[in-house]
Amino acid sequence: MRRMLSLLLLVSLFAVPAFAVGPVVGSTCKFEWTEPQTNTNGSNVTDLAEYRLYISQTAGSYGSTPAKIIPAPLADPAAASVLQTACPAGIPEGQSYAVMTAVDVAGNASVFSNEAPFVFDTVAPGSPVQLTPKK
Ligand SMILES: [Ca+2]
Repeated sequence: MRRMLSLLLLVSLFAVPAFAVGPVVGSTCKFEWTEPQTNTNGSNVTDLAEYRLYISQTAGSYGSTPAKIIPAPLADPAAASVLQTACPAGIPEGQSYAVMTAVDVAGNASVFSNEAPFVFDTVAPGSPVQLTPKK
C-alpha cells in the first residue's frame, strides 16, 4: 500500500540524523523508507535480505534486538523503491524513536538510518460535558 497518510513516519536510510520531536501517530502508526541502491563500496545492492527496525524510548540508544524484521521484497531493489511497514505491537504511549538497518544475505548490517522521533498516542480525551442545545 502506497497511500500517504498524515500519520506516516518517514524513514530514509540515507538522510541526516534528526533529533526533533516527531509527528504524533496513533494505532495506525507506520514507517516508510526508501530502499538502498548501493553498497557501502558503491557497487549495486544485489543481496539484500531484510530490514531491521529498532525502537527506543531514549534517543540515540538502541539495543541489539530489533522491534521488527521486514523481509526485503527484492534482493536487488528497484530505483526509488519505497516500502512501508506497520508499527510493531507493544509500543508504549508517548515519545519514542526509531532507526532501521538494511541487512544482506550474509548478515552484514548497514549503519543505522536517520533517527525518526515519534509520539505514540492511542489515549482519547474524556468526553465534553454539559452539551446543551441553544437557540
Ligand atoms: Ca553484501
